[in-house]
Amino acid sequence: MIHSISILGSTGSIGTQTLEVARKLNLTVTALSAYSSIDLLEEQIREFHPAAAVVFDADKAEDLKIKIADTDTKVLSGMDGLLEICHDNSDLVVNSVVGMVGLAPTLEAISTKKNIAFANKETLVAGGELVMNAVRKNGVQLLPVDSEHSAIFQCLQAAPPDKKLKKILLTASGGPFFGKTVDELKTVTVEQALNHPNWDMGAKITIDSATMMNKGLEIIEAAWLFDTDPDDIEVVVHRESIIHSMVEFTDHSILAQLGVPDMRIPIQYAITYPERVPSLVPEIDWKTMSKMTFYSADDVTFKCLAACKHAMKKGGLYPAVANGANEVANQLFRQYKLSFLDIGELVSAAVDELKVGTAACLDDVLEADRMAREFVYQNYKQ
Ligand code: MN3
Repeated sequence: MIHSISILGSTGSIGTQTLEVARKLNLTVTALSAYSSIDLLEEQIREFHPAAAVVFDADKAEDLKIKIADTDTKVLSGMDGLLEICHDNSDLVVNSVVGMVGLAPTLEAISTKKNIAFANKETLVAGGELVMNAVRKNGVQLLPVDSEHSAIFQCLQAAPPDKKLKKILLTASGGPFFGKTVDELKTVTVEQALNHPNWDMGAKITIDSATMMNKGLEIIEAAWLFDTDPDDIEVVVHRESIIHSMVEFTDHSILAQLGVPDMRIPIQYAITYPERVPSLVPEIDWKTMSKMTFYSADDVTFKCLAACKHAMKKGGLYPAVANGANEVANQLFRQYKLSFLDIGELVSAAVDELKVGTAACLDDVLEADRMAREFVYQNYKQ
């Protein structure tokens, strides 16, 4: 069992729930970090007394220094700060940064040979080959925090060493717009898209859920984490979010992982793996659960899903293009500058039209990401 953790991205949804788990398990927290939310970060510092705290925004880091001058916590800033805390003396790095900005810290943390509880799916999508090569070279484990990938990982604990997997059944809630037609989606608002039926998450991922880009990213994430052909990953829409994913073996026997939709289960399992300990999460109440439903995913209406599969098949830096285009389109939608359907159009167009090669190094990934962002800025209708 590990005793101490550092958290990259401690003020977001996964970060704050990780601290709830840390409090319950009595873990030492060695480092915390935020993009710019210094009020919440200050509260966290005063409770957990980390040796270091990073604020990505340099001006806000200066503000935090003044606020916590009476504590022993050292304040760092920017990418250098994030890279520096990867080298502290924690037993495990929790990476819950949102977006591509987490890629360099992910590679840095892997180089320190510490295991990583991994919630930063965008970096595995964009830099999958680099990240997985570094994981193998350094002999570390990427312990998935994403609920579906934790479920698959948990199911695979019962698999034979050569896995004998036939396929992965990746469950999706379908988001707030499941069953809607293209016509109905033309006029949906940011507020409607932010209203997720089952999961309470940050704004970026909630929009990704509504477009099903999140599931597309998760197909790519699963392909890398479990060394699986994307054609052997089937998305199953399961509205109740009780089954968090399944694996099917060659004999057509299927294992599933179930629980209430609460991220503190996968977060805690990544921390305590391979042990299990009591958690803050309630049991499933079988008396009130009358049914579980399953549907196939509609990747014609939800173009992001098809674009991600297409990007993974094209290989090389195309997943980085899909991710980069989406990061910008998602943000422009939240700023009321794009319609909901434009997100899928732009992600698909970026994957179809940009020409990129393979990822030899971090700079290649960053360049493909930059090209994709530029493509969206230039092609959206203002
Ligand atoms: Mn997920």
